[in-house]
Amino acid sequence: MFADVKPLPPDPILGLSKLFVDDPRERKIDLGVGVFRAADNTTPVLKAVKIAEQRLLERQATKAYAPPAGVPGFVEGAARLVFGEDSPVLRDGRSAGVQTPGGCGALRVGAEILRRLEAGTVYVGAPTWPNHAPLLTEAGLKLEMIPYYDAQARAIEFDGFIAAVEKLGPGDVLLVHGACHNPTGADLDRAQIDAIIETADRRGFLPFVDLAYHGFAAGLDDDAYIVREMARRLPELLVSYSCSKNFGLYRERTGALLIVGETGERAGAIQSHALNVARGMYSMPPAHGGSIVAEILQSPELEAKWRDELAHMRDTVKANRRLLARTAAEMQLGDALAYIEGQNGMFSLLPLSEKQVLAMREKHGVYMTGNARINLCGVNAGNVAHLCEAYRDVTQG
Ligand code: PLP
Ligand code: TYF
Repeated sequence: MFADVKPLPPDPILGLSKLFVDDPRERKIDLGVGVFRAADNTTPVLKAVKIAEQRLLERQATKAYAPPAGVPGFVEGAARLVFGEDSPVLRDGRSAGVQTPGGCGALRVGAEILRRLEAGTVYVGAPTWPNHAPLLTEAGLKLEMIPYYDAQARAIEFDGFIAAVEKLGPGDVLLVHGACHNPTGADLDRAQIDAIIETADRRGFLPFVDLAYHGFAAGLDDDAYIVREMARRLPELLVSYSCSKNFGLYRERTGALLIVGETGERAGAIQSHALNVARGMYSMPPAHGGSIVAEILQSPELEAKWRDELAHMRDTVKANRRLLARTAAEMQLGDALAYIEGQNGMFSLLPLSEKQVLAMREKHGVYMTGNARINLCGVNAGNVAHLCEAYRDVTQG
């Protein structure tokens, strides 16, 4: 059965890490995979996480299965972060959720539910995170791209986006990035979000919000605006939530699918499908990451510590954006990279062709994904001049 199977290429984003590690040059820059990195290029375990882990280790009396919906306190904690402390949705009991293996797991479980509900097509703005396609289409959904970001203009093309959204109807799904758009860094403003919600209300399609960088744009409350407004103004909503970035739990595979229904009963019915879908794939989520998050969110002292650390990560990425934009200007690149300072999260797209991206890598040891997406966490005071020189060389040289 295996004899004629041709091997497939690796994940286009994760595959970059190996190329970078194998590059013997000393002056190389990794702007690839989306993980946070501090100024010294490490991705440390957060202190709040370490303390929570120590407490869990001391207390843990069993490795027996966690409940299929996740470890106690995790979904409740995530829902409080996302919907807000005094959320009407939580007060009215209109939400439910399940812990999933990362945001990827939440997207896949959500997609499987949507297929069972015979959803029409899922629409998403282009460009989007490349994993959206396999996560949704391998569950049997149809995915269609609509305009979102104009790379030449370095701006959201909202007229084209909302015109496409205007055509959706009941049974259709709109997948939107919650905050810190991957790969563009270009987020919708509040007026644009309000216009989408007004359209969803009128046209009756279901929004599915992918929130993977909660707290990295402006803060936990600001970044949740889209989810909170949708939950308040619309009858139904799905949210895929990831704790990979904001809790730094990447490898622990920690996330949640959050469900808002018109009533608690309806949300509960969808939750029962989420559990049933999970049973057909992995039965129950890994417990460790969820236990850490629950431990942090159940302790005011640990939560305060975590919020500080998250703010520090957010400030670091913002400072890196400023550093790159300003160094480019100082190095006579004009305002070619000025837009980067005003964008959100870890990523921005550089205005480079695939050939230029390859030249950045081969000639200068600067690694980014093929669509010229850079992770701003990889930019620092020690390498920004090299990055700008390389950019000048491939664009002007
Ligand atoms: N959605 C987007 C846009 C992402 O960039 C990511 C990756 O980090 C995820 C979802 C899911 O991440 P994870 O499965 O690691 O929680
Ligand atoms: O876009 C990124 O770099 C992150 C990390 O299959 C990631 O979202 C990349 C590829 C992948 C899973 C996560």
